[in-house]
Amino acid sequence: MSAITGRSAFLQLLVDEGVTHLFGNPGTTELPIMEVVPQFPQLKFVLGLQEAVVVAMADGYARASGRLAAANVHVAPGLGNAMGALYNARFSGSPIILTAGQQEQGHGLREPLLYAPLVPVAQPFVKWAVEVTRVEDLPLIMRRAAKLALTPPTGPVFISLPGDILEEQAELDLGRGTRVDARMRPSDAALERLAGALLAARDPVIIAGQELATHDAFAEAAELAELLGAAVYQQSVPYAAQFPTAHPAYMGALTRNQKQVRAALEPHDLLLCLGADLLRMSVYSPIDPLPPRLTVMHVSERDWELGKNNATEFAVQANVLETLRALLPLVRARRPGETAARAARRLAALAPRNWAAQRDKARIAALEVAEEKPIDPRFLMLRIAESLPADAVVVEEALTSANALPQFLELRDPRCFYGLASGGLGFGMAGAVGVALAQPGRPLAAVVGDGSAMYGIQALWTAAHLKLPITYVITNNRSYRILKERLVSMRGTDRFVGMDLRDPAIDFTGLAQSMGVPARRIADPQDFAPALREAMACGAPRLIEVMVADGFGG
Ligand SMILES: Cc1ncc(C[n+]2csc(CCOP(=O)(O)OP(=O)(O)O)c2C)c(N)n1
Ligand SMILES: [Mg+2]
Repeated sequence: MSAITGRSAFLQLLVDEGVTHLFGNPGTTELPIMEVVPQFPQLKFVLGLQEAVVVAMADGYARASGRLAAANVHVAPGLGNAMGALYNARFSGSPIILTAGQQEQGHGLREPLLYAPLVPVAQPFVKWAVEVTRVEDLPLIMRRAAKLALTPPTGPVFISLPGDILEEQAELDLGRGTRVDARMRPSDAALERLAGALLAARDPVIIAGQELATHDAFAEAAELAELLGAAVYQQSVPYAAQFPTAHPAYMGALTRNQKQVRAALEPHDLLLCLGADLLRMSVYSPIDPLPPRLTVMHVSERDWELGKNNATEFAVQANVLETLRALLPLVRARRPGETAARAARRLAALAPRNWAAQRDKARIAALEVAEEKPIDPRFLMLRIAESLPADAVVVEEALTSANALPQFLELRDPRCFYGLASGGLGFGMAGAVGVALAQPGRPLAAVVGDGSAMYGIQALWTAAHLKLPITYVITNNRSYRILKERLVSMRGTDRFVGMDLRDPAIDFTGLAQSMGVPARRIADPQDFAPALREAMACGAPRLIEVMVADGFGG
């Protein structure tokens, strides 16, 4: 053992735990860390110009890589700024070690500028929040934090780093990290029960969730759907690629409209919820989205989600990929000819209504509005889907403008789509930076609403600074259109207060250029596809501001 400072031990421990990117926004309390960053070239420091952006970048990186990310923010105000993004990261289960510099112990007691206890602030949105009070504890705390963040249910953790801890020098044994192998397979009895029930069902339906993406289980889920002749819906909050959309069993996303969800599920007798949140809704409705006579079987590694809101006939805490690998041979072997024939008939019957069929109809409708100005967002989404290279990644936070995107955008692999997860705006602009860093070499389009863009606009600077191949498509409808629509439908009035972004108009092209991102504004629908292709091909950040209809005649 040799003497090491707390600041160097902190960075060394991050590197040891496999962290490659430290997203941050420094202040005086983080200067000890910034002093030693150059000594750790394995760790790339990524500057975000506001803490919400810092944590959203880390969130995007963690979501798109599945790897541990680190983010460092500045004392209480910085952590406060980051809380919305931390909420998002917790929602999507992103493994992030979030740290903040803290005033020296004892000095903090005197309540200097910028002081407030940090642990109680972070606590509600993390798996574990702790302040280091002795430098000797730093290795244990960091090792435990990394293990916790990466163990399912994965999620962010928080560590407060007082200045005296970073300054102190001690003989430290940095130890070794632990990874928990949580690829749990159901018991034989559970597999028997699942297989038996699925094969006995008259008309089974599957809800595909994000665990299918995180565990790379598309092929297995698709095979199960084929063997059962089961319709597959994407979960009600479809914020990742969760199933290959072009598969004949794929029916599209369940909405978050309780009545519609119930109607979609009503014809079925058995629901297999695979790695999904079971019918997570948004706006209140007295209608239960789950039909009363539907038998529910739920497989998830996140025990909190099992039986959370609905009585579940059979809940299995397990890894979806391992479950499918063990289940498929049973289902394959146990299908009498008659069951197989019924499954094949069900699958064939889905063809006129499946995602591909719906897309073809939606395409015709979108082409009918191809000439409209301001641009109709349905046509814009069609053009985006048709013009992107096949290996493109899409980040989406465009609210009403992107309503039609899931209808057109083919999701081919588990890491090709990242949408707004929790509903907390501010993921898209910055999340795209993290996604681009996580999947180098893949072109990326970030489709973001004008309102949403302003929650993370500083991310443009980081994208320009790092020369990331991100094309931002800002759908500018000069408003919070979704709130206007809801004011009309839910409150019966169109007297809009606080929902127009017009006076003055926001010049996204100018904003982007001011931060070093070349940009152009598109008002003619025919100009969009060539502009997108050019931007995507250039390998550098670009912004395209698209003037889309505001839905209220403007
Ligand atoms: C952090 C946060 N603040 C506010 C909201 C409320 N909100 C939901 S949608 C929305 C408007 C989004 O505007 P835009 O991105 O332009 O999409 P549009 O509604 O125009 O389609 C707002 C303000 C939110 N969800 N999250
Ligand atoms: Mg808008």
